[in-house]
Amino acid sequence: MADGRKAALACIDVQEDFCDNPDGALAVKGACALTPIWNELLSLPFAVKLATRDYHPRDHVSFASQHKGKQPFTSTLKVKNPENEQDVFTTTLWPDHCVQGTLGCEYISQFARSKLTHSIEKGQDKRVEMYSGFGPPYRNPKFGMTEMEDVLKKEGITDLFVVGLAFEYCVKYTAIDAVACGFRTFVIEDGTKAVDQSEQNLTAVRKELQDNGVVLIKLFSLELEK
Ligand code: VGL
Ligand code: ZN
Repeated sequence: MADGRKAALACIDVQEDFCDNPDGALAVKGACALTPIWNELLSLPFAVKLATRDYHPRDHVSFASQHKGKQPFTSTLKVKNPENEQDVFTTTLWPDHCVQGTLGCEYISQFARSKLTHSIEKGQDKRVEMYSGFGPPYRNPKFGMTEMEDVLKKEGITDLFVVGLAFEYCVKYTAIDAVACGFRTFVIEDGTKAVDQSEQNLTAVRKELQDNGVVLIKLFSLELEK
């Protein structure tokens, strides 16, 4: 950009298991149909074009199957901040998904991954849920950060545009962490889909993002709605 700013694109968890085809273990409604949008964004001159992958071991703590009597989507999981026991991150338990080495863990087949400059894996530590592409909840290095912040800073990135899956989980936590890292952060709303697409949830997520300094933008809707 002419004003000395440098922009990156982050495509979050655009993986087969989040795709709404019959094989998607954690299918997000409308996810597959976003692939042309991601691919179009990948053809723009972003200085860094990265994607993240949820990359779980078979026995990951976020899988309901690992907890006796727990049900995916309705049971919750508590993760304590090792630095502050009072600080508890409560989240949802999931069906098994994005297991390393399975097809579900691969990028969606039509996704233009050859255009990526960087591919980042996250969620490998079986003890901790990791939604953000940057690292664990509380940005606590004890659970292992990813290389995402280093990659962006090394390239001199100032602005980050975030798309992908899912809006209220990995996209949201990545965007909030990006602001904390000092990036001017945008979520391209029509490049993301939520697990819970109720208006009530979408409104709450938008507000949380805005309260944390994330800018929400729409790029494609007008054209698509013609
Ligand atoms: C995600 C649920 C579980 C995501 C990852 O990519 O948003 N959601 N793991
Ligand atoms: Zn996951």
